[in-house]
Amino acid sequence: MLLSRFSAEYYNPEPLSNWTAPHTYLIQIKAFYLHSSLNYSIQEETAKEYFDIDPSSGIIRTKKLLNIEDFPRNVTVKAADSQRAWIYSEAIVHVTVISADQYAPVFNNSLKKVTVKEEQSVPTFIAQVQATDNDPGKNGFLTYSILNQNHFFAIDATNGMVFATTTFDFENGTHEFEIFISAEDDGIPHKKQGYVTLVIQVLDVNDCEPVFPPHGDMYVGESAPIGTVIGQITATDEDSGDNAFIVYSLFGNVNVLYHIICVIS
Ligand SMILES: [Ca+2]
Ligand SMILES: [Ca+2]
Ligand SMILES: [Ca+2]
Repeated sequence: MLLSRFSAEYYNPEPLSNWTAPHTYLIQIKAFYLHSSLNYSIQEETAKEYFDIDPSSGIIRTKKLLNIEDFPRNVTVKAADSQRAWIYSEAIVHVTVISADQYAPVFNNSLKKVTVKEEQSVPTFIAQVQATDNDPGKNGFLTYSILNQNHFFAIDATNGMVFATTTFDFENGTHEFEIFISAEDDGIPHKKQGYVTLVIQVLDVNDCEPVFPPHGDMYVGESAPIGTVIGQITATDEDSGDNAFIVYSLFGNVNVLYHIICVIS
């Protein structure tokens, strides 16, 4: 008999995940019936293994972890007159279960240090960062991005390869950059992230020549003894370290005026 009426005869609740904890709320079934109180029950024995229904409120909860192979499935709910069980109505609850994201992406190290030379043409490959995710499918499909985005670096979202998008100048620019990179899965129902910090050190190359400051003529008396210092002239080189190490030597007719060659580092 169909004397009671459900508020909907076909229920389609939000999907559950295969990691849904037991006793999780699924949906509340309501039938309208004025003559007496109602008694709700689940009909299929196999559905009863997974779900409990509160006989008076119609609230359905899970009983145990849901095996994804057993879903989707229709669960039949019966609302019967609590006094006269032959007066009842039935509704269908369509239950779907999705494979849920369990693991977050993980990088081998939380910090990675790399170097890049100045004066490189762009885009310059810097490093490749890679995370692993133990979930299959979408739950383990990773997308990489730079969180503190700037115009110096770019990352390939699919493989984690980092490139410099600008040419660095060691002499006039920053020597070290720090970028924060995330790997995000395409998880259901929620995406998970892992993080790595990439420290990029800019290395000097020998791109600057030694430069002498403007200087005037030097004079020495014609009878000055050998070994007389007639002046000093110092060049500068904007590079660093060995790239700025200067060796001085004389050109031209050095036999006429022989000088000590000074080596200044
Ligand atoms: Ca995952
Ligand atoms: Ca130099
Ligand atoms: Ca340089």
